[in-house]
Formats: sequence, C-alpha cells, structure tokens
Amino acid sequence: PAPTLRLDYRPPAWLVPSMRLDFDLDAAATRVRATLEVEKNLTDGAPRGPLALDGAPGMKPVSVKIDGRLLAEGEWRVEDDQLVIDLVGPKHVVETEVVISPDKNTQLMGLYASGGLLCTQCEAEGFRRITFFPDRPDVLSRYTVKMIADRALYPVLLANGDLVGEGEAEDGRHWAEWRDPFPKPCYLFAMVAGDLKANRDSFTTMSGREVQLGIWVREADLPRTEHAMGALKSSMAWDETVYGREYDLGIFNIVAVADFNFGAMENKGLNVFNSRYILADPETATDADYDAIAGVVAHEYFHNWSGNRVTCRDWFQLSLKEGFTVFRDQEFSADQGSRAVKRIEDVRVLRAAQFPEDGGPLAHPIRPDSYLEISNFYTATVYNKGAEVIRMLHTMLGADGFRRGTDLYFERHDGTAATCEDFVRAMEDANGADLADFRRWYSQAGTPRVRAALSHEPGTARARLTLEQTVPPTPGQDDKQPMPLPLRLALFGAKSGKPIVPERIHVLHDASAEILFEGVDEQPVLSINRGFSAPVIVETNRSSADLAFLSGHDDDPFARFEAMQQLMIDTLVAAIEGRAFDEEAVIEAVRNTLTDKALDAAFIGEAVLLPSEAFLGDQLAVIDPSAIRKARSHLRQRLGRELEAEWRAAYAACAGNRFEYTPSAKGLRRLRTVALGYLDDGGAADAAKLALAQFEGADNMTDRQGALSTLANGTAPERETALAAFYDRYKGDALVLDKWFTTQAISMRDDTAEAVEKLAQHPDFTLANPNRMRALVGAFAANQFAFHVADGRGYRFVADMILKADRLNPQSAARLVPPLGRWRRFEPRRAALMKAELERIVATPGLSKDVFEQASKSLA
Ligand code: B3K
Ligand code: ZN
Repeated sequence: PAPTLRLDYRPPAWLVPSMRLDFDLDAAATRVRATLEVEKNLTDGAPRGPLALDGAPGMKPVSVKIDGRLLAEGEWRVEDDQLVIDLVGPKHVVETEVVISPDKNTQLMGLYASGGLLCTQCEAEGFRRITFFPDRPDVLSRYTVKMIADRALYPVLLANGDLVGEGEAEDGRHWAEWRDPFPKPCYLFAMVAGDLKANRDSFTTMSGREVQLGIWVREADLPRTEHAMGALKSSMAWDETVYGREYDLGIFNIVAVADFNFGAMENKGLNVFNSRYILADPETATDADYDAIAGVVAHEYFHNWSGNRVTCRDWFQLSLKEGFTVFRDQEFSADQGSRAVKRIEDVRVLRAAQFPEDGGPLAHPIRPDSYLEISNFYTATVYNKGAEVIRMLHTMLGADGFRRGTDLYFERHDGTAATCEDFVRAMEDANGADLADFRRWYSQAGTPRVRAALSHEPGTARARLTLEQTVPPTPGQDDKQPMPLPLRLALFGAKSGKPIVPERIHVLHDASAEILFEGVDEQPVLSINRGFSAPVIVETNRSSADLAFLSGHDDDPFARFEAMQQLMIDTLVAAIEGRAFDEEAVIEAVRNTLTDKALDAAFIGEAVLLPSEAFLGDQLAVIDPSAIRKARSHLRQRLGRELEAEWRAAYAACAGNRFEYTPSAKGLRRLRTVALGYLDDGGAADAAKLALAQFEGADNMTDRQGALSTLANGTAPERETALAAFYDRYKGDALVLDKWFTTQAISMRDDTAEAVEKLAQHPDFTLANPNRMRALVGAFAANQFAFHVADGRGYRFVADMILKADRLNPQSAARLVPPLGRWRRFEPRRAALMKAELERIVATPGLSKDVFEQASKSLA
C-alpha cells in the first residue's frame, strides 16, 4: 500500500456545507440515507474533478440520486473504495442510500453494537463506514440527523447538537431529530441509540446561559456517574477562567459504552466514552481511576474549543488538537490536586511511553510526514510530547503571553480547519516573538540529549555551566538541527544548603552554550530542568552526594524527585553493568525522604519508588531483563529490610485513613501500599498477613487492589485466597474484572508468562473487548521481565494475540506491536526471538494495514 504524505495535501475538490442523515436503525441492517448539498470548492489549489465520496471496502450504494433524479448504475462508479460521480454544475444535491450491519462491526469504527446499544466512532476515518462522504477533516458541514428505531430496544436516541423534534412511528418505533448549528468535520459526528438513563445536571456559563448536562449509562451504573459529573462542571468553569472559553450549545451529553477502542471521543455536544473513564465509586475504582476520569472528562470537554471549534486541516496536524488539549487537561488536573505529583506522573508517562517510541523504529515527529494508517499515529509522541511542546511555549512566553497567543488563535481560526503552523504563528504574532527555530519541535523526531557540566573556580567566586545538546538520528532523519530548549535552572550551596542562584530560565538555542555565574563563593550544586521544563534527557557530572543533597533540599519538588531517581538510576546501572556501586546513599536518601515531616505522603509515595525495570532498560546500551531484575530486586529487598521500622511507621500512620477523594487521603493510600510492598520485599514475616488484612478490611478499591498486587507478586498462600475472593466479589463487573487480569499480568513472579497464557484461556477473557485485551495482553507486554522471559514464550504469546485480534479489530491489534518492535535494544538472543515473531507477523496473509505498518516498520 502507498503511504499518504503530508506535503501532498490539496484542498478538497467539493465542499458539503450542509447535509442530512436519515437512519433507520437496526442492529443487523441499518439503512442510512444521506442527503448532501455539495458545491465546487473555488479556493486556490483545489483540484477540479468529479465528486469522490469515501466509503468502506466493499460498500455499495443501494441508490444514488442527483438533484432528485435516480441515477442508473452506469452513472456512478465505485473505485478504490470511493463512490465517484461526474457532476456538471457547481452545486448539486446528492442523495445516497446504504445498508450497514452494526452487529457485525468488530472493528468498533463507524456504527457498531455494544451491549445492546448502537453507537458510533468516527475519528479518524470511521464515518466512511456509515455513509459515502468526503471523509477528511477540512470538509465542514451543518448536520441534521433523524433516527428511527424500535422504542423498546432503543428508547433513547441521541446525536450532536440540539434536539429539534421527536415522535412516534409505526410498529412500536419512534424517532428523534437533532440539528447541530456548528459546521463540523464528519469525524465529530456521533449518534447513540439504546436503553440508557441519564444523570442530569446543569451548568450556567459565564455569560449566563444554562446548559443541560447529561451522563448516559445503563440504569444500574447511574450511582457511579457523580465523579464524572463533578469533573465535567469543574472543567467547564476552568476553561472559562483560564482560557476565556465558554460552552456554545444548550446541551452537553456524555454516553458511556463498554466496547471502545480508546479512552473517549469529543464528538460535538455528544461525547462518547469508554465506560472505564466515566464509572467510579470507592468500591470499584482506584484513586488512579478517579484521576484518569477527571482528566479524560476534562480533555474531551476542552476539545470543544481545541479540536471542534478549531479543527485540524488534515491528520498530519493531529497534535494541533491533541498536544494542546493534553496540555490543557494536565494543567486542569494540576490545579485540582497536587501540581508536583501530577507533574511527576506526567513525566513518568512520557518516559515510559514516548521516549522509547522516539528512540525506536516507529519514531516520528509530533507532526508526522507520512502514514499508511492514521490510526497508528494516535501516539504518545503526538499526544504527550505534543503537550510538552505546548508547555515549552507556555514556559517561554509566560502565562499571559501564552494566553494572548491562544486568544488570537481561537479568534483567527474559529470555525475553520487549521494547521500546527497556524498555532505557532498566532503565538508569534500575539507576542512579537520569533519562533522560527522552535518549529523544529514539529518537524524533528528524537529525544534531545543535554550534557550539563558545572565547574567552580573557588578563587574567583565564579561557576561555569557548559551545556551541549544533541538530537539523535531517527528513521528517515539522519541530520538534526539543535532545538530551543527552555531549561529552568538554579544553584544551591553544597555546604550551606542555601540557594545561591535563584531559578532562572535559560533557553539553549544552539548546540552548545556556556553560562557564567558570579558571586558563587561556596561549592555549588546544579539543579537543572526543574519541573521538567524541556522534554529531554539530561546528563550531568553530579556526584551521588550532590544528588542525595538535592533529593533532600531542592525547593522544586519535581527536581527533588528527579535527583532521587537519578541517584537510584546511577546506583542500579552501575550494579547491572558490574561496576562499583553504593547502595548506602540510596538507602539514606530514601530514609530521609520517608521521615521528612515537611513532605506530604503523596510526594513521598512517588519519590521512594525505584525506577521501573523498563526505564532502567532505557538507560542501558543493551537490555538484559534478567540482570535488571536482579539488581533492582536486590536494592528493593535491602530498602525493605533496612528501613523496616520506617516502613512500618509509615504504614501505621496511613492506616486509619477512611475513604475520601482528597489529595491528602489519596496520598496516604498511596504511601500505605508502597510501604506494604517494601515490607513484603524486605521479607517481613507478617507482610502477607498484613496484605490480606488490608485486602479484606479495605473500604475502597485503591487499598484493596494495592494489597492484591502485593500478594500477586509473591507465593504466600494468601495470594490465592485474595485472587479468588476478588474474582468472586467482582465477576459481574467488567471494569473490575479487568483489574483482576491486569494484577496477574503485571506480577513480578517468575512464572507470569505461563500464568498469562492460562488466563487467555479463561472464560472471561475475550479479544473482542479492547479493555479486556489491554488488561491482559497490553499489561503483560509492558511487564518487562515477564514479557522478555528468556525462552521467548512471551513474544510468541503476544504475536499470537496480535494475529488473532487483527481479524477482529486491527486498530487494537496494532497497539500490541511496538513492544516487539523494540527488539534491537535487547541482548542478542532475545532480539532474535523478537525479530522472528515480527517476521512471522509480516508474513501472515491478509494482514491489516494497521498491523502491517507497525510490524514492517519495526523490521526496517
Ligand atoms: N480524539 C479521540 C481519539 C481518537 C482516536 C482515533 N484512533 C480522543 C481524544 O484524543 O480525545
Ligand atoms: Zn484528544
């Protein structure tokens, strides 16, 4: 198949200013009549040619009419999955009819059935599976949508915009008509039919308009929608305060569905959510779930401006809406809870998901240049690195300058399909700034590396900081230009512990720079990339003593966390590489953090964790998962044993905590389970008993799952007791059952790969549900030691799953390929086994474009 290239963009030949959709809904056979008002696009550069409407492979119109006249079969043709019609005049009304089968739609793109519901997912290219249409984001139309369906099966009929009519039809059927006054691309179309109940509420916007809010779920789930509703109202208020953006329709609906390919979808006025990002109560959802729900609800809501009012011209611009909106949701969450902990979590995600992508065969810039299948580009790079790029603009321009830029951007581009370039230009124009070099962040892939060396000349009271950056080559990009890197830095006195040079931002524009600090009359310690101000890897010449000092004294909490991580990494990497190492420094630093009365539990719970095995692997030239496991477990055991008294004290101090969703209660729960884990690894004789007691006595899922995870890592008899009890208690609840699968898939036990193979045979396992597939297979593939078990069975298992899933749902199957694609980073035996599985995948006949693209690029 031929790739789509960014530079091949041409405006559409035909526009569709308005359209009407008539749905006769039925799970087996839904009739879709589309009435399009089409007009020739007279803009510069628009090609002249016939009307070509995208359709799904194998789709054929039942009938085609032009201006009311039924065309004979020879007057239209289907070519390359497009319906092609030669039109003579500049404006016509085109009417097509198709019949589609939602209940056979296992890809979950277009119109599909999920647990008795009918719902849609159109981004990126799902609309063409519903009807023939120019399925590209730069064709914006006003929609009127009429749905007719059986009233008993589908009592609720929802679509975008405002409800303009409803009524009875024949044979127990009923209808509803919705109209969306805002022109939108077809990827934002949505429709839902089913037996749903709403949690209803309202929000009064800053200009005093009342918006009806509804979160639609199965009746039994209604009590679990309060948290999402609260998050929705908070995000509506936040976008007004922080960005001056108001909601623009009278209705905002959210629907939760059980079968969904990703998190949620920002369809205009009708967001559709994976139920895991809506449903929560203390009994079934962890604190992490609560946080994720608030983040995703906010994210989708924020898209109403960053994505819907201003949309993307083409899919290469995806980060225009996604990077910006992730930055917006991150800041929203930071404002709602602990900013420091939120930043730590976001950087962890970036390092776990985006850095490996940027350093591997699938590396691409946040604005890619080509794709085979756009679904493969909803990546950590486009989303999370994209958000970091926006954050750097915020850092460099300041909050006010950034806001001037977004105001101008929204004003200029409202109602249109824009580009990343438009966004950067608005930032420049609003601030009189020159971002010429900054644009490289959009075009260059790869994580920049910064080498920072601080030297002190005691006699002269001067310190000299030299900075050097390199951007590594990535596939298709051998030569890189330096990127502007905003580095927040400060100096502390090693002896006095006092700040010597207060925080400042240095933007490193060139390949290297030298900064001179005056008045430095004691030995300084460098604090750099504070708050993770640039998404880069920093290498410094700081000693363990410097890092230990910063981990206890830096006044930027992120930098404190970072110093501790670096100390742990230095120690573990030395151990893994067989060099001399000093575990004492880590043990003391952890002790100090753990007993520092000035720190809150949430921060401590993050700071005392060792870097993950996968992240340690990323620090090594060649990854040997067994060596990493050995060194990391050894240090964890020592920390557990030597700080046993401190862990016990922390555990006891957190124990009385009753469930409350507040930052401090969350922090206590976090630290409690972290302490339990260390006690267990340290070999405390009563650890399994403590864990079982926590498991049984918990009044919330965070504590219960935390205890279960601890037990699942070990061999105590309490393990099976807890796993069985958990299963019995929650077997009717799909979202909680997902946790049961995941807990076992991420277990540190040596036999996890075998256990996961067995779990794939469990009657509750299915590849048809993306959540369940991710819960077991996705989680397993992220468990470095287990997935890379030396005999290669982990690779074989995941490859088998990819091939099976590909026949049902290529988009989800393709997401499992990147872990195998990292083969070049592993020791030769494992690398060969991984590569062989990729080769087996690529050689399989009938592969989807999605899996083919990921697997073939991984071998290239
Ligand atoms: N825009 C959707 C993602 C669609 C993914 C399509 N493969 C959700 C989001 O980012 O908000
Ligand atoms: Zn998004």
